[in-house]
Amino acid sequence: MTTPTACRMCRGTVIEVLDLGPQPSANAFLAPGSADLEMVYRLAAGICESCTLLQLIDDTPPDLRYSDTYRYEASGSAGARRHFAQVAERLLATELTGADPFIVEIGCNDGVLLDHFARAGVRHLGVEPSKGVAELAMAKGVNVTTEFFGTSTAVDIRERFGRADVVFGANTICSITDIADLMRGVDTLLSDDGVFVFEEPYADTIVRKRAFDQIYDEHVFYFSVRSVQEMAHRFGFELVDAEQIQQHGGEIRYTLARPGTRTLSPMVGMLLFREAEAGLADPVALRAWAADVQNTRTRLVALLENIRAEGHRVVGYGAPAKATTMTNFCGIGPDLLPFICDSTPGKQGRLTPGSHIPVRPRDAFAGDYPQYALLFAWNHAAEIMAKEQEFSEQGGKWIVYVPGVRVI
Ligand code: DWN
Ligand code: ZN
Repeated sequence: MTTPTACRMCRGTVIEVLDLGPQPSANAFLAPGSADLEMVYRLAAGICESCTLLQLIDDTPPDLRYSDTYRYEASGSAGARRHFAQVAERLLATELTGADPFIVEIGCNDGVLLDHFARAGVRHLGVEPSKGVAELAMAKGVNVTTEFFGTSTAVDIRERFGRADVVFGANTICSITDIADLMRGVDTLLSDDGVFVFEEPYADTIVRKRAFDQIYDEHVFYFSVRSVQEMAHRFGFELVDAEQIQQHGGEIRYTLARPGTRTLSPMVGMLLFREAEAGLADPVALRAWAADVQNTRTRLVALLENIRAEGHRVVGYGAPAKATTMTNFCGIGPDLLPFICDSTPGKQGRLTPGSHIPVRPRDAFAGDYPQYALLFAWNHAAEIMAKEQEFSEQGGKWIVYVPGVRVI
């Protein structure tokens, strides 16, 4: 498992540390009967020897990942709606206080964040390549340009609207394969004292919390404070803040600014220290993690097989992108998991990518409780368990697998 490959940021050598096997694109939910059209690639991650950026070994074409029929709707959980309301409130109070402020969001999805600026009458623009979710945002009154973000998009936006006080991204910056083009775009668009703020999956959560199901084609990069600091320097910025946030099991919100324009937060140094202690950039430590990942698979499959042998039923709860990684890595198909319930209308009636498990509305779960529910949307556990209290009261058990397999 040591295929050397070139780092997408610094051209250094990437050492492979984890192989999750052949996988389809994570959000390519299938219409029944169309399974033979599936694209499959090898899902493996490696660490750059030079800049420490954890990244995919192979990637999939962006227009395949973010097509017009992209299924994920960011407004789909109360937790996400609450989170982005708070982000908007804070940006309005801190960064967008000038005479006519302007915010650009890279990958605005269904407008869960920008909706707040639209309603506050603040100039904003979402750059969203997936037409389906972009239309949901537009229906809320959000301004959207339906394209990928890069240097040429940034030049165009700057010409039409001027420079931005804030460039924002949530779970989207890690999906932009061409980092140099992204950063030149941000440089073009951002005002002299503006900030580039992005919230992304955290390598530490993926490694130490064993949240390896965050690894899939949409996430090309698994940032750490150290690798983002390197990215900032490389492209003429400074990492001025790194905040731990609770989204998706624990992410970091990075703030980049032009050098010398902002006070440095002590959190940056603190997290750098903790990352070094955790061995986040150490291929040996990462291989030990990869061995643990294999154990999780063995334990989860054994548990599901035992449940089946006992004649009990288990269904999946939530069909996030993470479920694609998990079901394909573990070889979980409809024989072990007859269906997964999910609240997203666009996923219902379809089959999960690769594993071909039918996705059904929540009623299919609540109408006939199984003995066990496998919680793929574990990052929304509190919200889901509160909603499904009756399942637990009737003796139903949840199976979770992050940070390890357990039944609760
Ligand atoms: O990074 C990304 C994040 C922000 O969103 C993207 N690359 C893709 C996507 O990842 P995900 O699919 O893993 O996100 P979620 O938010 O974990 O997805 C939760 C899934 O669970 C959704 O399909 C909705 C579903 N759900 C449900 O059925 N009932 C969620 C809740 C809260 C519920 O009560
Ligand atoms: Zn590198």
